[in-house]
Amino acid sequence: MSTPRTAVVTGASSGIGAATARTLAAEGFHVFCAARRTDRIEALAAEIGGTAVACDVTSEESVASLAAAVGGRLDVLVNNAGGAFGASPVAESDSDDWRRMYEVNVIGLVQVTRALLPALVASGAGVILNVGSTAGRVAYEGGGGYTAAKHGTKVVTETLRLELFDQPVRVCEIAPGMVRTDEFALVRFDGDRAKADAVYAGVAEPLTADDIADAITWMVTRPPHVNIDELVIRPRAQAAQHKVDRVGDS
Ligand code: 8X3
Repeated sequence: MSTPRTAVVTGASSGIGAATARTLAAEGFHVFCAARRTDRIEALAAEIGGTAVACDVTSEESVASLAAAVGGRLDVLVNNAGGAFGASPVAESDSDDWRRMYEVNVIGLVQVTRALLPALVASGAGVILNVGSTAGRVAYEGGGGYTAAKHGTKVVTETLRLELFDQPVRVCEIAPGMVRTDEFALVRFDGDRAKADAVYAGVAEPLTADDIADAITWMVTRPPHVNIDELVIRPRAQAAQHKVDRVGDS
């Protein structure tokens, strides 16, 4: 029997990460589900026949443990851990929120990539898939710290693709727009359910975590010579960041 292909998904405890772990497992991958919340990733790993690895991507020590658990060969890395904290105008924003966003969306992604790159190269056809955002393509009011961090995710992806051009590793980015998940907006607004719900108010069908997982799985399962550099994905109702079809709006 051949060895199953392997994948690491960071931020696998919920939302896009958990959905991606499920779709990759359904495609036959053995998935290492990495996140801080061990109860959630253990349940997920048991469900999909994967491996749970407790990991905080902002800690180099924790990332080294993840690399040790994965071993010498890895086919796919999905750098999904990330998030937005706060939505204040720049003039009123909190530097700690900015630091946390840069830590998780950029430095965490770099640390995980650095640690797992030798195993991806060793596979002979590795894929790094970074989960960016449409917030990495444009600016919007109140988004300063998050848009800056997600522009960082985009630029790190581009730099890696240049630096790894002669290595057997593809480097891809998916940039989702409005995706309704259990936690993204709630975390951004520090648990304020009314503010979180307002993000999606009147939008008939925001994207779901499953929509993004489906796209990610397609991207990482193309033949090894095909690199999907970037894929911007939005709900039909969101023509642009500020141009959203909401029921009740004229
Ligand atoms: C999430 C997209 O529009 O909330 O990454 O910035 S948005």
